[in-house]
Amino acid sequence: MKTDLLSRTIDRRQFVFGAAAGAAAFAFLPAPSIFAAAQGADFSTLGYPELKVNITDTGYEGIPDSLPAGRYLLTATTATAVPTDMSPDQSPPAVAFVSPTPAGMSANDFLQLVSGGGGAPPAGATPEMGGTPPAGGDQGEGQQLPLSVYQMKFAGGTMIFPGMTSTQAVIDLTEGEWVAWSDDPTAPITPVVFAVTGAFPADVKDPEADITATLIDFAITMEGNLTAGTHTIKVQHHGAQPHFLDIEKGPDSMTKEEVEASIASQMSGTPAANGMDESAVQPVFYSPTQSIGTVTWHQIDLTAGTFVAACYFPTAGTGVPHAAEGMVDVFKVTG
Ligand SMILES: [Cu+2]
Repeated sequence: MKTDLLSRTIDRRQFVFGAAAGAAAFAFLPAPSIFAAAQGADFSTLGYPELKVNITDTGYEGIPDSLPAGRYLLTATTATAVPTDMSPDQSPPAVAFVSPTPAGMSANDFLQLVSGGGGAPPAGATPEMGGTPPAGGDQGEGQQLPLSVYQMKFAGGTMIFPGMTSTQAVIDLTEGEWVAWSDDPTAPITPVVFAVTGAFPADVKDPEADITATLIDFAITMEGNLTAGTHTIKVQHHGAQPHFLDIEKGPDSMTKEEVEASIASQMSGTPAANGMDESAVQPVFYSPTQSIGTVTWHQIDLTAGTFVAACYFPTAGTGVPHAAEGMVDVFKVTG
């Protein structure tokens, strides 16, 4: 099993359009107490319309056929707590939203892409579909996506971490055809297609956030009250390509240089001279893929220590994960 940061996150999160799900290699450390404490999500006093989604082993419950455009309080639930001993080929349940409408595609076109449905491979398809291999690394470390994916609108979502039964996020849904899915084509949960109608309201209020994560091509900045405790984090996207935000807690001594060296060694296939102890890196937060101009809000529980924030979405045209292009930040949380 691969244990390094890049591989397990890539295997979990890369968009493997086509047949090859690949050998995912991602496991949570046992009994991470940080997750059990993170039950503080409460955006319910802000007056947003609610979108409640129950995630079963195989599907989503509670998504209506049609919704008016607007800012929603998204609540995702599971019947029982997400296991803390998930097998390496599983990722925690998530619901995320993508609209293929801006790319001139239908929801069914998108579902065909993620399921590797029949027909000729689209331009820029993955090697499995007859496309071009990525410029660096092997096929498990970068996948070229059809360029239409970069024109779709990703609105974010939420992931339920091990030990928990629910999470919340505040997200915006604009007019178009949408797909609720796992932000991960290898997940066993069947996506749901729905419509969003009408103009986005002009008078929506922003939740108050005390931490802001800004995603650009290709960097992440974490600003605000980086102290131990429960916080509201605003995830804003000022880039061009889609980005997601994965935050993991590492050893106190972890540095950005070490993380970058590890990622570079992954991409080149040669061991890093200053290899970090990556078994000590533990996922704490995941904000699903967003597109330019979108903003989402989440609750995040932090403990004192050193964290790495990264995005591994494949770079347009090369398939190289954004993290290998510099989309990595290491930050400290004080007690
Ligand atoms: Cu990115």
